[in-house]
Amino acid sequence: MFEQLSDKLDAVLRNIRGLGKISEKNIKESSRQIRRALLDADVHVDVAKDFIKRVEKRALGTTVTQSVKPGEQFVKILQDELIGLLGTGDTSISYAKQLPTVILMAGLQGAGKTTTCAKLAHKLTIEGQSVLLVAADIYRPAAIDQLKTLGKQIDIPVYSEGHKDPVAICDNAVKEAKANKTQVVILDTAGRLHIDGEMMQEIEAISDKVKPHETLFVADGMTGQDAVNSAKAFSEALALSGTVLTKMDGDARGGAAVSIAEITGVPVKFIGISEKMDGLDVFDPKRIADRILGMGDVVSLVEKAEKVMDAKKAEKLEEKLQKQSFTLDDFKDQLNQLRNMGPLNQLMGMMPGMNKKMLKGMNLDDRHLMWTEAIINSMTPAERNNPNIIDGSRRMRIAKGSGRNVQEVNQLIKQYFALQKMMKKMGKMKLPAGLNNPMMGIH
Ligand SMILES: Nc1nc2c(ncn2[C@@H]2O[C@H](COP(=O)(O)OP(=O)(O)OP(=O)(O)O)[C@@H](O)[C@H]2O)c(=O)[nH]1
Ligand SMILES: [Mg+2]
Repeated sequence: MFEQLSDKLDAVLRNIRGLGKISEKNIKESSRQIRRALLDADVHVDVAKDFIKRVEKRALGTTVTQSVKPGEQFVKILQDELIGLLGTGDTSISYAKQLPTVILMAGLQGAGKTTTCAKLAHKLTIEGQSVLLVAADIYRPAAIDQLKTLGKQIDIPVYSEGHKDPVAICDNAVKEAKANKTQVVILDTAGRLHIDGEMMQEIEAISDKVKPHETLFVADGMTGQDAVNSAKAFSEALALSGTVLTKMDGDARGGAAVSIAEITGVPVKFIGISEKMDGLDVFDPKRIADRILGMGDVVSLVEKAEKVMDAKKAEKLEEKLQKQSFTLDDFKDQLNQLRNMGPLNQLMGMMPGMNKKMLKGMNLDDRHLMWTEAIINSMTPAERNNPNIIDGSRRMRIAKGSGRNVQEVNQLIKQYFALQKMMKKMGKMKLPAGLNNPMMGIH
């Protein structure tokens, strides 16, 4: 996500961070480089220009504080402005005072509207809302079935009248929701080109009829400058209340996405991060800004860790860390938890200070976790409890049993002892919840 932008800024930022003195001259030079990086990553020209102007103005007007390195101070300004650019508006859904809340999805063909409707429905259901999905795309042949299939998958009803007038379908669906006391209605509309006047009129007519409480513009995060043009057209035709950027799991350049909040004047509320139904995240400008600026995403990491880390287990682990009685069984347990957190390279990418180049040099093959587990599984309980007894012949046996070679067994045992050493240090440190997984340091 935003890798290209992040990569482009990486070198510039490293220069800036190292600056011992901030002068008008190096502010101008740094700004020029940042502007170039933004444009290369597809940020809209006007957006980049305004952004740089704001950064320059603040940088020139800031007196350098004693306690912070001048370069760091500049980066902080950049971070603040980037957060501002990504949007500071309210990202929560505005609910209707009188049921139901109506959410209208609009966007170009293939942007991810139907998928997003289902994902959002799923998210709101988990939060305890009752939801009705509405199939108002009567043009694409398989559109209704697509929504029905997704609805079935997440156990949410889908309202459909086949291929009738979309305005009437939406209106009827809202009426039905009202009668059934359904809390939220999500309207999946047909994809339309912003230059297609008739289709734009249709969605305006739907909007006029049902008066949605939220009108979300769904934009494909992978598209470049085009997204900016269509965002403009949609925001002129409809009273947008927010944007959803989809496909942010791909290696999008990120620039267009950065520009969209500024162009539409409404906040990005959600981002799509996978094709799956749980792949919709609330958009957090600060987290994204930090990620773009290579500051890592510790919050995501902690949240991910907390999701899979059983609180009781974590407590036990901490006890073991204190007592230094961490066995190979615990090691295996940790491996499992780490595996549940997702692909290693994705996790490492969230670590502060990790950039793409560093990731490339690391061995992040998830299969290693599986192999390691297989090796530990081939050990006897006594060996797991006291790895000191694992001598040469035991190593041979373990290697055979797990289908790995002796070098790998040796390496694992070595790693274990190294980890134990590291944990002695960590045991004395107080880490944020979830980050006390000692495996975070293993690669
Ligand atoms: N990787 C990834 N794929 C996504 C995401 N959102 C949508 N997709 C995929 O993008 C494709 C198009 O998604 P749809 O939801 O059908 O898009 P749409 O806007 O409804 O398309 P039309 O109805 O034809 O205009 C599908 O293959 C989705 O699975 C996402 O966040 N990540
Ligand atoms: Mg669709």
